[in-house]
Amino acid sequence: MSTATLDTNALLTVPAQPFDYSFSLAHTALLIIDMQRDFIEPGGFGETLGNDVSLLAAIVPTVKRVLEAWRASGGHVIHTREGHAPDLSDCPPAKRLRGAPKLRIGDEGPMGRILIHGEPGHAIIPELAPIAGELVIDKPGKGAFYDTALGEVLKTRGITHLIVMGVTTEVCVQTTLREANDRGYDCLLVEDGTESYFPEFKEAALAMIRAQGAIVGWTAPSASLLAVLPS
Ligand code: TIU
Repeated sequence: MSTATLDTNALLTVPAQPFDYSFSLAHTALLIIDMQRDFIEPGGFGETLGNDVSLLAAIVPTVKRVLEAWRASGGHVIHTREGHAPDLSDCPPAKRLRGAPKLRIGDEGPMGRILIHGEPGHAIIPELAPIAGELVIDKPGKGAFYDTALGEVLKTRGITHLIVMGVTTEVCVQTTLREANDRGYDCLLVEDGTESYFPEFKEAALAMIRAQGAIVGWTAPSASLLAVLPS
């Protein structure tokens, strides 16, 4: 179909859990959470916390497939990155000092300083790099609304629905979904477009998000979303 004739206000309906999720391209953003080298590649923040990062790398082809289809349909795309200023002024000591990682936030690692703006590890992985017109939100917390302009940006663009992918399911993705839900957004989490270092936490997060009549949001496999996109 030619995008010249596409009605971006038309309602598209994805078979989802716990029930169908309807959205229009005009009022929906694809929100991709923290697909950064620091979480997905060896030597970054995720690995210093003691995690097996290969679990997260496995979803990259799926996230890329959805991103490319969404781009082709002309929808809004927003990426987020977790990270901190080089002087750590936006990193609470409680976050930096928590636990016993091999390297802490701000320490020098194989991909530069851990979780610091502008360092190689802070970058979104090349396969999913933002293109012109796509917004990148830098966030100091796990949630994408805390201490960022995301809320204002969504209001300005008239966005009411968020389709979410990224890592990790029960940390930055779930925190962001909960922040968005409290702000009135209808959120769909793409089940195979998100991953955790702990498979059982991913499954629990998906279940608790869609429980109680979509108390936090909806979930659906990428195939169900791809099937309704007009590209
Ligand atoms: N550790 C972990 O599972 N996640 C994070 O620290 N950040 C995000 O989820 N992006």
